[in-house]
Amino acid sequence: MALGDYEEILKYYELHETIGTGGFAKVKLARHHLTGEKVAIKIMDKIALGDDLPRVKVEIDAMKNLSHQHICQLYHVVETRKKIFMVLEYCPGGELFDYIISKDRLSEQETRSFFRQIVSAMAYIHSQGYAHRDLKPENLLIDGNHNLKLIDFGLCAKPKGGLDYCLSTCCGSPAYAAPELIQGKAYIGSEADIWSMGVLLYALLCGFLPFDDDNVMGVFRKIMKGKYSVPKWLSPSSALLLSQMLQVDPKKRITVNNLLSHPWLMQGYSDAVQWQSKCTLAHLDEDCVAELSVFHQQSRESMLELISQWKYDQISATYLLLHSKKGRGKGVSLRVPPPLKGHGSTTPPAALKPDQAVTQREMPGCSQLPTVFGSMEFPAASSAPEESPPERLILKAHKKKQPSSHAAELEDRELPPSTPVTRKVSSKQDENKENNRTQPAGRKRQQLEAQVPNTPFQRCTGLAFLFSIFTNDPGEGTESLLSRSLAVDSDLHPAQVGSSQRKRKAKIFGSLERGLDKVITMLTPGKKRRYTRDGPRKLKAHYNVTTTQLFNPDQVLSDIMAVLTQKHVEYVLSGYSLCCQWEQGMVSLAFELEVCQLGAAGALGVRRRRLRGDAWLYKRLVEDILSSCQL
Ligand code: 6BB
Repeated sequence: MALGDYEEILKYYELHETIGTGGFAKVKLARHHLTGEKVAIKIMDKIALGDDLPRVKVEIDAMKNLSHQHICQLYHVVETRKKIFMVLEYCPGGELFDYIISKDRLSEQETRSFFRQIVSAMAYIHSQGYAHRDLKPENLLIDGNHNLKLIDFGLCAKPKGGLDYCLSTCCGSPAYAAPELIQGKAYIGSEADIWSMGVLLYALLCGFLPFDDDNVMGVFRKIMKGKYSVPKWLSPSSALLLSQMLQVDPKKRITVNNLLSHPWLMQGYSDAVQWQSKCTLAHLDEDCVAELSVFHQQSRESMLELISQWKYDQISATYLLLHSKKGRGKGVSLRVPPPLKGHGSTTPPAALKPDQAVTQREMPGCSQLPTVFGSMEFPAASSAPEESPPERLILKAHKKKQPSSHAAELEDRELPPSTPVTRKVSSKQDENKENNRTQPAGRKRQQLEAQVPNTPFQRCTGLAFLFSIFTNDPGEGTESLLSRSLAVDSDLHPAQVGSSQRKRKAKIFGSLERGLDKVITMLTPGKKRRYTRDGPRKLKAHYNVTTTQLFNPDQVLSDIMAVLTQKHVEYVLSGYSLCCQWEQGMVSLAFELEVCQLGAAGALGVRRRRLRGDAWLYKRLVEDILSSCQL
């Protein structure tokens, strides 16, 4: 039944790993069959969303209206009975947040280059009557050309009377929230965005937040006062710009118009920031239209008309991805989707139900269009299955005991069916039972059931919630260091906190869905390799990788696991990858640590990746873990 929810998206895309989860959405990497281009797919569950469904519609509408060189491009929206899939631009550089923390802080020059792009995107958004309202380095991704792309328009607003009209919803992340917003006053969206941009600029130049405290109450107090420290490395011109942006009185705050040619932004540049969109969809690329016309045996005119409808369907996606491919100097050619039969197929549901197999000529969204193979690329046939055919995989997966939702959450990984992984779980409740120090070496292949306690998965969500705990604040100095840092999971919006009934429902469905999701991903060729190796993966040095002086991967893994246990971090081990979860009270974090090999010399590294939870809290925890290891 639920496989049917994925059936539609699998017609067009090959799904790969999950790179983020938060609230009722998860983000998966994927590849578009026809163009071979990589994409990111945001997957939302309609049942779990419940009353918050309109928020997704707001995001989709905004992204359809906004097309800009520094805004993540929406390619395709697929809606099924239970799911909404948003197919988005692929940004392999990951979050700006991780980039900042990997370098401690950025130079003024690099900050300027990034900040000009942020100003460009925000000026454009404001010119279109929108306010973003959740600007933070986690919502800026780095693309393949090291340019920024703004994501997450779920909290954006377009006041009916224009952007000068007041808004009243308090949203976004506390650390980036403008004073007028946290006071619950009516506010102007663009003015609040400028404040957040000031906080962001500070984080880029300093590597930490201007208004931070051990508890949220303290953060709010500092924001309201507008007092922050000016580290000695800040140039006078940087300090001046920050002071113009971080004005408590919104009327005294600099405007986006004044930022465009601000002396600080102009240093080393001859032109003011160009904010107009370079991605106008009005003019269509002739080569891309021609390729689509040949592919679908349509006249150029009718193809032009079909593309111009911008329905964010398979036609829009194919055109936009072809155009992006051309922009990277690649050939403008469409290819035949991989074969549908057997394990090499990227359409598991079709493989499951051969009678319903989707053929090239039946591609939805193109159903009215015939297909020829004129100028198409014929890729090498997909590699033959190494293991069992998909049908068997499904059976195996169904037989497996359903893990608790907690375990399933941790376990949204791609597990090849014939390569059971060693899974060890450390939990604060049950430390002795699961001795995590046992033989990481040798990693005998055993199928274990994860003994993850079914702990409640409550999450504190956004500013509205914080207001409600404002009065119940435990006071300073009563909690541990980590729990006293930002006590909020900033991935969620207040509106995402549903009734307990809905949350329970979401949890049950979530658990089943995740199991199924795993099955779907298991069927995707290419993902098997990761876990069939005996040693750690070879990775290039990347800013998300901490280098070590060590050469024994099992020793590094043991060391990390010992520290995780000591710090009450739960984990699931799979190969040399540790999927970690930490929670304290209402706050939870999920992240991955992987021992990897760097280059031929054999030196080891530890790759880290945040999956869910507040970015700054994650930074502190992972820094604490890695500095406690004997790396
Ligand atoms: C997106 C993306 C686009 O990701 C967890 C949340 C686009 C992500 C990406 C990447 C790393 C490598 C390759 C691709 C639109 N909305 C959300 C998106 C959210 C995740 C970012 C990473 N942290 N490309 N990528 F991030």
